[in-house]
Amino acid sequence: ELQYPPRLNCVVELLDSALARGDGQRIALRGEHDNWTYAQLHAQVNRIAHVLRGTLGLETGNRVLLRGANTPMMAACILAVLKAGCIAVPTMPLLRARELAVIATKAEVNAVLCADSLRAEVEAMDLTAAARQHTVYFGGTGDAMLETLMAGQPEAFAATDTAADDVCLISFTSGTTGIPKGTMHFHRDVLAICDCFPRSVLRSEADDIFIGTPPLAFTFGLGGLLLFPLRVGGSAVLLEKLTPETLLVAIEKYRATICFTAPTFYRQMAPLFGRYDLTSLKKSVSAGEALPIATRESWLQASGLTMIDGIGATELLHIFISAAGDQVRPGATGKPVPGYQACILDQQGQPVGPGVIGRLAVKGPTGCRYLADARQRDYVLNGWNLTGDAYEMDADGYFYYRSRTDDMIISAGYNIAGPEVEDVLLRHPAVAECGVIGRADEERGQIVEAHVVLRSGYAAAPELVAQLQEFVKAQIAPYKYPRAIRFLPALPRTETGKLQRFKLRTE
Ligand code: 3UK
Repeated sequence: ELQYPPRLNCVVELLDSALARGDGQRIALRGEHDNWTYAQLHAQVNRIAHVLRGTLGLETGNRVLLRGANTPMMAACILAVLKAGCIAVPTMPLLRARELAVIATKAEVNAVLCADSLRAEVEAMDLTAAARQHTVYFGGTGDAMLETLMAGQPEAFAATDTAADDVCLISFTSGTTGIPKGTMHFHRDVLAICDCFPRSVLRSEADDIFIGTPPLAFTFGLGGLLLFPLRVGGSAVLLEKLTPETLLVAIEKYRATICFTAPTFYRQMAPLFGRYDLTSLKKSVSAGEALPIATRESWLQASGLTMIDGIGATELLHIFISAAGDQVRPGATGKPVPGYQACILDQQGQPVGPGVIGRLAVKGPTGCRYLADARQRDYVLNGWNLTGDAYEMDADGYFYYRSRTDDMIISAGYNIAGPEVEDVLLRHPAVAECGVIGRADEERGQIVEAHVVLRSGYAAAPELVAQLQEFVKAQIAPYKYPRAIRFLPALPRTETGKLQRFKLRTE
């Protein structure tokens, strides 16, 4: 059982505690331009907190929209908002003015802190006059920057006294369906995610150097690239623009030990692995999307590392089912992370036994509180969160992802999970990426349709279609084979690395 005091400001535990135990001179954050020790990060956070409370006059519980690429300054802004007793509303870097306005309205934001490089969409968005007045940019040139307001501010700031269950973060789902939902999290939730997965599964330590791709505005990145490193006194590498190549270069350069990214990135990094000295890398975490067995295998072959797959969700803040090391069963996500419980429910909400596909329900120290959204009732029952995923359990308590609940393909009476067909297709040498969906069909209700990105050296041709279909039929039940195959130059993905199946369906 995790126990936190009733009065709690999570930043005191994450940051002030590092100084108290004498870690002030250790590196906390490494960026493309600067390295900040714990003492420097602490001082920056405090100066920003003074700007928020003093200069801008914000009050406890005010909401601050945050926007920026992964940089030490962006990280400091997030921590400062929490330390000042305000509520952080981080937004994904690629969002446009219209999407930002929806979030600002839903979250009732009172102020904005935005990287200068992303200011155009903030200038173009609808914002209340009060929030507009409290909009400050950082990381640019000129006098009107946050950095100017910070100059001369005291290096000490007494954290605002908050309750453990005061909201400190409103995180918006990436919205694979298009409509973002705001989820609310408490100060104690921030610590709870640090004290669950990283301790019992990842087993990260003070000498770990964390690196990866997810934006800090995505809770996968916020945890893996900021909160988890701080909680253990480790350090994080924050990188602004990443490709599979530049991530490998950065792992080598910074001697990173733990990598956080999505399955697509691992798939693309595997063939390039041998070109770099990546001996520092000890652990790799995959989340955001199902990890195909084929990807787990190619990564193991290239890196020698057993991937740590983990399912997390914005609603639950971070990873709640996972496995590492010799606990890993290929094809399974893993078991509930200690602290969490999980079960599989049928349509009526009754638990089902091993071997039956149903709806995944999860309960734990973190859990969903939707911000003004009627879906609260559909997704949360007596503290159990329905994640929207179709899962299956085995007799040993391992959980196997099958598909999103709404994505199960029903063809001629058969239930077919797209990711299973994708896993087979990914084993074919011609296939770099693929997405499998159900396409409406008069005769069968739906047919299995595969969207395939070819590896270089392969060309789309009817013979290849037939080959891929035979390849699938030879490995799984023949009724699962893709009756239609389309070739695309790239698959539509969210900023968080998730395949946008709805886009494939409407193509
Ligand atoms: C899917 C997975 C199979 C699944 C997230 C780690 O992805 C995160 O949060 P989101 O709110 O999406 C949640 C949904 O994504 N998913 C995530 N991981 C896996 N499916 N295997 C996986 N390993 O449909 C889930 O319901 O964007 C991931 C940490 C924090 C996060 N917010």
